[in-house]
Amino acid sequence: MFGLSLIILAGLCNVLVNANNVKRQSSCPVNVADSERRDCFKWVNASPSKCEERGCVWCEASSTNYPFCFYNDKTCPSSIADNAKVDCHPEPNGNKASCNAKGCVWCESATQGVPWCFIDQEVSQGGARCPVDIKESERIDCHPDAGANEANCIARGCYWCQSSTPNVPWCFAPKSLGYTMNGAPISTAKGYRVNLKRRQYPSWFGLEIDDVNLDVEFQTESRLRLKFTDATASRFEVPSNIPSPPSAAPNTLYDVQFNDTPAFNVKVTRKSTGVTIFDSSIGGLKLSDQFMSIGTYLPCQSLYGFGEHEHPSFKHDMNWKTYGMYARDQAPAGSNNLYGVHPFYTCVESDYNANAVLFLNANAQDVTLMPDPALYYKTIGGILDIYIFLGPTLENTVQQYTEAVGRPVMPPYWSLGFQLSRWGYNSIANMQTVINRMRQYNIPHDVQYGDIDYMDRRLDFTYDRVNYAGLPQYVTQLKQEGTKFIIILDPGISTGEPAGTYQPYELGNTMGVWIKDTDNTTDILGEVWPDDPVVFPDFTKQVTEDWWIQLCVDFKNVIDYDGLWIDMNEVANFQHGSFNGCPDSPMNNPPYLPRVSDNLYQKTLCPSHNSYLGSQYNVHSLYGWSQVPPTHKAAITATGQRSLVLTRSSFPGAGSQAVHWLGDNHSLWTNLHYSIIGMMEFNLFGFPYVGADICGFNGDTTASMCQRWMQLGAFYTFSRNHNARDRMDQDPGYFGAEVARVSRESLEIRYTLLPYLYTLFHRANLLGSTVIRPLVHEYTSDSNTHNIDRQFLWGPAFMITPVLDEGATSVTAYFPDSRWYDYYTGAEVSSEHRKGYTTLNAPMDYIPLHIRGGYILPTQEPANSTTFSRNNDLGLIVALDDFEEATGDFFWDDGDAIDTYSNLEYIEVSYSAIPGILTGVVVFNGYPSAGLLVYNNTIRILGLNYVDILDVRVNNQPHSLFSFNPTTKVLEISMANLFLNDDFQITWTPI
Ligand code: MIG
Repeated sequence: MFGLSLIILAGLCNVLVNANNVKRQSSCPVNVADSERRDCFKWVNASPSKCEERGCVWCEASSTNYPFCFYNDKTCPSSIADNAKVDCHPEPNGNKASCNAKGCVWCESATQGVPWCFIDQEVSQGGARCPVDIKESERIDCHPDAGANEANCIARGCYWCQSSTPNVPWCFAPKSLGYTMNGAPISTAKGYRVNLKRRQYPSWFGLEIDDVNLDVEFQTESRLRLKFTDATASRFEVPSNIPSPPSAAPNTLYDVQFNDTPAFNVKVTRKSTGVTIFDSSIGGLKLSDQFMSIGTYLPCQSLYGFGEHEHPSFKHDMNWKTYGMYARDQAPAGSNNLYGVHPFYTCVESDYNANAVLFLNANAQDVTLMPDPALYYKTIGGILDIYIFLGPTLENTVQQYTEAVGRPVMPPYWSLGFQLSRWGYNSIANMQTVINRMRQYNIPHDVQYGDIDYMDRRLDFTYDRVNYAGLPQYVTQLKQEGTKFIIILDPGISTGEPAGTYQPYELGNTMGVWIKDTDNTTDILGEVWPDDPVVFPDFTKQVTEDWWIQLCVDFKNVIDYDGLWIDMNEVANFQHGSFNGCPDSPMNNPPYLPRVSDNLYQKTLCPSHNSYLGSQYNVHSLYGWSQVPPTHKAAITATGQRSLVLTRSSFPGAGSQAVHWLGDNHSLWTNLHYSIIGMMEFNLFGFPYVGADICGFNGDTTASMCQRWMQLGAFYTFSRNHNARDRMDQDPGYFGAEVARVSRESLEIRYTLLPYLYTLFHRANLLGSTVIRPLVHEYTSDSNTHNIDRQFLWGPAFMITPVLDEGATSVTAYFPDSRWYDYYTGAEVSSEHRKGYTTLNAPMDYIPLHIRGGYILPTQEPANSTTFSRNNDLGLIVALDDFEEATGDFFWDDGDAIDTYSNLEYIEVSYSAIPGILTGVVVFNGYPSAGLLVYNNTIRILGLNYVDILDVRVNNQPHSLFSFNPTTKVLEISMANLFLNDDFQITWTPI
């Protein structure tokens, strides 16, 4: 005591004698001794003004060992503003001791509602502003909007702490920020309800939601829902088809735990392993009117998904990448938010189980991937509605996801053929020239497209009777020749045609189908391809469906189309918002703008504009999704068949009725690689039928790029060469004989394997499996496969290793742990490459393709369209595994009829091989025409490690038409003369 007083006096004297500080010394509080000063400014560049900004006192001390900027209070050791105090002791009966025991600061206040026990890391950590208990890798960004600085950060109740690591947020949230459980979780029929009260902390973006319900639904054994809603008001929710069973699943793969420290958090664990799948204790649970967020630690060693973007790799870089999601007419480039919204990821746990998560939300949103690994998800409206899928395999997660949002649509058989398109043939003559080139080179061609230039002045439901004179007759002719026709339709309907001449507009007016202004009355005008302003149909309205179906059905009588291509449905608008822009409002310019390009209205409508289902603010990204069901219905009604709807904009569930292409890519070599990543991602999203514009849309291609791209594109599930207007021709016949030959040969391999591909689509439709299958889906426990995105599989058994680089004539391939066979020769890949990388020769006219041991693939003799190939002879590729065994199956129907599976109008054959015996068993026989198909094409049996084969028997009869190649170890059996609808057995005996 005595010593302390002496020091105080010494300090005072010291200050008093300093003549230069006379002014400051008068304001220097005498009640805090130098040694009692608590540093209020730890950084080097302290100054009186910066000190004052922090509410502290600036006063030079007796020596520089003491802080000059310090807190002007002995009893309340914190400079945190009242409104920035985060309650550290929400439970009752707090006191200084219980508060300090939590590492928090006790500071009584006379103001109602201000917590007396709160977090001040600077004090509780002994003066450090950078809390040691939050790693850089797990920082939840407290200032995701631009312009973070120390003051506005601290005003949000967060920590400000610089980092030298790029992209690490300097302003981040305490883990205690969030909600507190109000009583114990209550059991409900579906699971649990937890009522949450918001903890006292400053608002980030206004209109905080204080009272929240978390409803936990144990929906199925493998699917769990966490739904956070405002307990006192209803908010926009995405209309969802996901079934919510009335009672909790009795047995689940998951457990759920609720905790209240450091703030309320929910943990989902996998029962079988104890691995935590979802864990919001990282912090970041915020619900306010225009900002909702949640963070989770991730158990992922590899994470995939989120869209739509052009990702540089399939496996995500978790190093602080932020991706915005908001439907936008935007050519892929960088991390731009593109046409569709898919807030869905899959995750491989460290022991190779897999889980997946959907954030079902349609508002503008973004996600930050964090290295911990963790993620921080943010959206600016709706609710936090989280679906967790437990797998345990990656394929299971996708199957469970599509079980929830809708199984992928079954495409018609013809749509597996090659397709040709371009924007800007500009005349029927040019279109015919190109088609004739296809015929001249005998390049398979199943589908021809008409882009907006087939229309009269780009008006929907018209055709250009001058430049495309005779188009209806030509389409009819093409169809007779075996080529289908797909037309494009844009949503924007022109308002500028003379009265009585343009039914789409007039009928729509009568029926009242247009998107409205805020007043719900005035039609919103925009600008798209027609010369005059357009209105936009509101597909969230029932009557719009009737209008659209009527127009599509009527137009079928003009042009006998087979499928519909719906473009520009983000919805795109060349005006920004409208001809008058958008009124400045919290909707149009929200306090937090997710990481999207420009703003919420550039190239589209204003968020304040109204659809029947809600404001564009809420439903903008649902435009394409809402256009899909009416278009699907229209296509089916008009054609009377399965048809095909190709949509640019998409949202979870749209894959059950439509397919997708990857948009306006570029004629650049990088885009070959990106197309594989995009296809793999859309296979996760429930769109197994997907592809990129072969040879590239924007920009001019080159012959060699186009040749390599035709080889790759022959193995897209959606195989279409498409091009922008004013770009050089790039159809496969354009570059002359060599490119044409390579294109034809690649496509002939595709056509040969179409029975296998079609069967995979049946599996996708029935079970939700992927078709373009990433290697990691088949070999998850081999971590080498986790980042493979330059090779891909068709289903489990066919591997494509394309050349993606300019000038390259070799390519690196990885062969996972199986027997693999060269598609061309049937020879086995040397076992020295098994589970290893190897370089394959790949001259310009060659694409490496391999068959996986253990599988049997049905094949068919190719033709220049599926119309003809469908009738050709069948064959089989039997690729034996280590035990000389293999299995496979074949689904077949008429390829066009709707719901053949549920109508039992199909045939299914199951194949199996064991040493010396191949059997085919018809497991379902509901398609009589199958009897017209014969296995008279080659049956190839790969991997018979014998010196020679002595004899072959077909259904126990000696069969002489076989050959065995002792070098490649391939047995080829021809003219087996077996019918598709008969069981069979083939045996062979080695020497
Ligand atoms: O603003 O219809 O993505 O495939 O060729 C361009 C013309 C409109 C964009 C599509 C593209 C199509 C083009 N469309």
